[in-house]
Order: sequence, then structure tokens, then C-alpha cells
Amino acid sequence: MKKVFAALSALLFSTMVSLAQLNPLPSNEQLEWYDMEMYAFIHYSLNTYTDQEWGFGNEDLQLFNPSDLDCRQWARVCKQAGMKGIIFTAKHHCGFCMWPSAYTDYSVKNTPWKDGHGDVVRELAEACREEGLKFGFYLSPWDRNHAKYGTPEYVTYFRNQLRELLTNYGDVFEVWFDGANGGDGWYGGANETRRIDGKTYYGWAETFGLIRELQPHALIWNDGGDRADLRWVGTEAGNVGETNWSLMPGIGPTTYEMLHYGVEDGDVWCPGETNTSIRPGWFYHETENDHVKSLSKLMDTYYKSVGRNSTLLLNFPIAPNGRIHPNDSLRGIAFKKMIDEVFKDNLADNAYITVEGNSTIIDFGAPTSFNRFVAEEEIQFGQSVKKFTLEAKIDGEWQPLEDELVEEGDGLTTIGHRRIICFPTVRATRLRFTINESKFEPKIKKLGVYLAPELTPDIPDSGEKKSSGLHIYFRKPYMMMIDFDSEQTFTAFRYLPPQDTKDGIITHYTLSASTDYQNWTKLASGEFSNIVNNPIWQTINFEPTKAKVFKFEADKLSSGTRMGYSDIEIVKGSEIMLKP
Ligand code: FUL
Repeated sequence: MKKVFAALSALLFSTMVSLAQLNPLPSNEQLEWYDMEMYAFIHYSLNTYTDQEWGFGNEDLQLFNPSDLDCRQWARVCKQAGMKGIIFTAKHHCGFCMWPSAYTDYSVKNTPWKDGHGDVVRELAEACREEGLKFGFYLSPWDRNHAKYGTPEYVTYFRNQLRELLTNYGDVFEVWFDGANGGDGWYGGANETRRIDGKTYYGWAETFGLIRELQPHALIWNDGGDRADLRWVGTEAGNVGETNWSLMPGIGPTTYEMLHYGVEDGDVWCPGETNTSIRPGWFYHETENDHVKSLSKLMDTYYKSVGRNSTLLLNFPIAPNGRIHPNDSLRGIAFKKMIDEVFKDNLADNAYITVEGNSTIIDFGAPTSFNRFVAEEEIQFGQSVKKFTLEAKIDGEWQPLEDELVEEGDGLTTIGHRRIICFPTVRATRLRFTINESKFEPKIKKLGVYLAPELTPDIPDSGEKKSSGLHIYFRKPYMMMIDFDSEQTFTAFRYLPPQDTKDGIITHYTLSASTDYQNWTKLASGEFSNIVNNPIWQTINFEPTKAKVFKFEADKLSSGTRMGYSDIEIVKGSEIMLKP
């Protein structure tokens, strides 16, 4: 009898295990995380004072002396911009610590700011608590300052720092481990290139163990190795795939496709977090003050992140005075107001709703205008929907609706936590939502129908620059890098010089491209003639070239010490640009 019972319970257990594998479920922390919807990244370090995106690791500590550093201003701005938490660059790749770490001299404690008695991490953690925001931190595994980087000693150092951050600053909701390991650095004066294997070097299992022990509710973001709780979406441009599964394989390497679209039959719950910056760079650059993303760009980002079963991690850089620049804060606050405006009135609330088989029919009773549809699954039971259709009854005829923001297909695939479908305004009496394919019996939590206002031209649209969708950063004051999510064919590069100053105008240039960041092909070099007197668009045509990253170098400037730009465009495909 006992044997039968044991056999039965073994069977039951293995069935439960295989069911759990078939339908992995989110943790409570992941469920709460979805509900945060949006939270802020804050990039602030010595880079802010050197106008760099990546510090080399030997930047002078004397540079850190903000006149007006105010973490409460950061927290208030983020809160008003609808952010539910802040993730702060406690240490970026340059190794400079924004808290007085006991394990290095390369920190705020040896700067003139507050005579070395300051602690930005503490001020921010306290400000977050005061404003009711969650607090998280970014600790760069790559450290271009540390002499022992590349050896086991550095890993101990890294974990010691992690322990400081996990124990001294209250509750942490997310820990962010960037995957960049660029190679060269100062490394205590060695000034050399060091390569490590990001998957094995940091001993992720043990490192994660420390977090589980000290902050059991913290979510781990990691794109450098072992699967964590949250995944990168494969791009920093601010969009996840229109099909977005919250699942991933528990082990093994990832590809761009897996990160961007998730994996339908993955065996662990690992949702995508969409990270992007409110301006082109992650760190503050004065030259980008007029390039803060427009409302329409930010709304597009919202639809392509929160509206695609993801969250939005939106970066606000800190300006050299120690505050969020007014251009960013105003745009961030306008963004939140626009989201509230779009979703204030659910037209389904006053409609008559019926269910027929797999279809739900929302009957408005009279012709009604709308252009947004929202569906949410009860994801605590898993993610099920694979394919659905949407139809509007217009003048007595059912007409199919499609997502206008997708690059491919109709976009009517996965739903997950929340799916927002955008389409041109229709005037219809009914809307029919049909689930055509699902992994198991789907459970829909909410349906919504909205009429979003058109974004009119009087809303500032400086972010509508051609470069607003590009990922641009500076390796050096005279070297701009532009990278893409994937290899594509390009035929022209266009440069619009600064429009309101002659400083930074590039008169002589070299343009190169690469598919792997290592082997570079020179595409062109030369002079932009008469550019100082007539600062118009400059076009460099070249033979169709496959590239993932461009390097645009200023060989000579009109005046000033760093290259400037008003806009950049890179032309794809076979389109050949005419010289202006
Ligand atoms: C990247 C880093 O290299 C950038 O500097 C930035 O911190 C971004 C959020 O992640 O991979």
C-alpha cells in the first residue's frame, strides 16, 4: 500500500513539475514589477563632468563638485513623470563610486563635494523613500579603474561593494548588472586591454546568492550570464517586440531574437524590461539639450514597452549642477500627463459586453470614435494568448483593425500583462475581440477602448529629429559612435552641424563602419566645404554597406574642442541621397 502511495505521489509530483515547466509562472516580485509600469534610470558620474558616455577610469576626482546636487529634485521630477522607482548608477564602467565605499579610494569620499563627506546613494535612497518611490541601483561589473580587474581578486571586490549597497541603504527593488565589457581601460595605470568572459568571470550564481540572501525581494537584471529575473530587450532604442513572451530558456546563450521577442516555450519566467534614455545619451551632454525626445516619441516608446507586455525604464541624466535639466523634467512631466489623458476614459465601461465563443463583443450603442485597444491577461496564471483579431463594425460592416506601430504583420499576437494596440481613429458601433490561438485556456483581466488625442504640432517636437531614434554616443570628444540593434545595409550618412554656434562644427571627417566593433572599414573621409558659413545638411554617399555600428570622427573642427551636431541621419537600403 505504502509503495502504491509512494508511486502515486511520485507521479503526482512529476506531473506538477512538468506542468510547472509547461507553464512557468511569475514570482510575486515580478507581478509587482509589471504594475510599476514605468521607473527611472539615473545616469550620473564623473562622465557628467567630462562629457563622456564611458569614462576610461582615470578621470580626475577633483572634477566632482556639483554646486547644487539635489536628490529630492530628482525624486520629485521622476514621481511627477509617473515613475514608480529609480535605478541609480552607483558605479558606472569608469569605476567611480557614488557612495563612500570602504574598498576603494576612487569614490565621492575623495572629491571636493561636501569635503568628501557626501554619499549620493544615501541621499537618493532617502529621497526615494520620502517620495514613496522604490530604490534600485546599477553596479557595473566592468571596472576600468580597478588594478585587479580580470583577476579573482576583483570579483571579491565587486561582491564586497555589492554587499555594501545591499546592506546600507534600505530596501532595494532591482539590481542592474550591465553586460558591457569593452576591454580597454586605465586599470590602476596599466592602461591596457583586458578581456574576460562575462558569462563565467563574475561567478553569477554566487553573486546572485548574495542578493537573494541580503535582499530577497530584489529583482536581478542581468544580460551578461546566468538567467536572472528580468531580461534586456536587445536594444536601447525603447522598443520590445510586438510579440513578447515573458519566458526564456533557463540556461544557455541568448540571441537578439530571444531577448527581443521572448521564447514561447521557455521554461523560466524572465520578462523583458525596455530601457532607453529621454535624450540620445545616457549621460548629460549640453549639446543634447535640444534633443530631448518629443512627446510623440515618448508616447511611441510607451506603446512599444508598457503596451507590449514590458515595463519602461526611462533614463534621466543629471546635469553638471547636480539636477535634472528643465528640458528633461518638463518633457517627462508632459509625458505622464499625456498618458493620463489618453487613458482617462475607458469607452468599454459604458458599453454592453457579450461573449460568443472565443469572441468578446463590445457594443457602444451608437457610433463611437476610438483608436486604442487594451487587453490584459491574468498573468499570475501564466501567459497564454498567441494570436487574436480585432474588428470594428463600421457602417454595418465588420472591418479588421491592425496595430499601426508594428514593423511586421498585424501585431495581434501575444498579450501578457498588457497589450496596447494603436490604429487610426475609427467610428464604429461595436468592437469584436477574438482569441484565435492560445497555449492554454486564457484568462483576460481587462479590456479597454480609448480615444487618444492627436499630438498636434504646437507640442514641442524637437525630439522628432532624425537622430532621435538612433543610439548615439561619444567615445572621445571627437569620436561619435552610432550603433544599431542588428546588421543592416546602409548607403548614406548625413550630418547637420550645430545651428546656433560655430563651435564644434566638423570641417574634416572620417567615416567608418563595422559589423563587430573590431574590424573597421573606412567609408569616406574629406572636407565639408563652406560648412561654417552655411551649416546645412551634409551627405556622404557610399556603396551599399552592411554595418552594425558607425564611427564618425572629426579630423578638424571649425573651433572648440568637441564635435557638435544638430542632427544625424543614416540612410538604409538602396535609397541614394542627393547631395544637398
Ligand atoms: C549600456 C552601458 O554601456 C551604457 O553606458 C548605459 O549605462 C546603458 C544603460 O547600458 O550598455
